[in-house]
Amino acid sequence: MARHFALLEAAVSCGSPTRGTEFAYDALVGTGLPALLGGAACYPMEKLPPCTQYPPHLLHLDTVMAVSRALRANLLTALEGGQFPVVIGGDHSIAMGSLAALGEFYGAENLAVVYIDAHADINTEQTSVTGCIHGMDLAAACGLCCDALTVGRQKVNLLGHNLYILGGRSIDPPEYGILAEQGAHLYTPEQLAGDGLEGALSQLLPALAGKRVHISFDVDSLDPSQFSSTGYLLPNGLTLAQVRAILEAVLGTGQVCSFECVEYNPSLDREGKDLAALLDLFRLARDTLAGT
Ligand SMILES: [Mn+2]
Repeated sequence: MARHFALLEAAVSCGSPTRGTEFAYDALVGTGLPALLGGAACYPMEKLPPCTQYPPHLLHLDTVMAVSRALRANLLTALEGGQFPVVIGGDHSIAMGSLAALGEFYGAENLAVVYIDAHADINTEQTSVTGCIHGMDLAAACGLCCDALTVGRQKVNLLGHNLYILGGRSIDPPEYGILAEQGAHLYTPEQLAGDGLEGALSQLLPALAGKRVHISFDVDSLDPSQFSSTGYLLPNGLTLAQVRAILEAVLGTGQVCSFECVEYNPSLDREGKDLAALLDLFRLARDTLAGT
């Protein structure tokens, strides 16, 4: 099936403790991602300065929400135009915007999320120790947070039992409870090692049947020895080969309706090695989707 891709910028880093991810879209566009995606329609975004007034447990709230709201609107435009969205963050708070659009467009009950990340990002503003909103996006999408973290028309855009976190290895104690209550599925890198990946995919793929699937790929899922241009360097991560295998398997189902990549910081990528690795993954995604 011929797909028309939409490439959407989600320029925010103040949902996280470090700056720089708001330039990931520029780096990827500058290196030819729109052409790689067959002449993708581009949806750039204004880069807002981090707001200086906010509640103590919701850092830079207004800026973070403005970006997610703008992303939701652009994503709905892309979906209504029949385009396949590829979202470039930004920190992971932008998943609130993606999931608001996807949950509204497809209906929360029809949406599954494959979340490739070192973190679970399912703290609420009550359980978060840092107040960084990039650790709350899944809780917000599941409707567990305060109204200030509601992006669009509806509060619940994802049902926890349709959430699959792959590569999670830095999870806060309260998050384990939330994951269990929500019925979400967690696969640690340890569980995905060796034959574990094949076993996990043999559970995951049938569970996705009948759903529209959003892939949210945080580069911090990768082991720092393979990819290091990001804010958190956590050992014992996934290999690029494992991420390729996951993407190939999930995209190969033909059910994937959107893809996002977050937390890449080009200012840490002095030689462009990680940019090249990302372009390889986008090439793989394009080619795999073309076969479905
Ligand atoms: Mn994340």
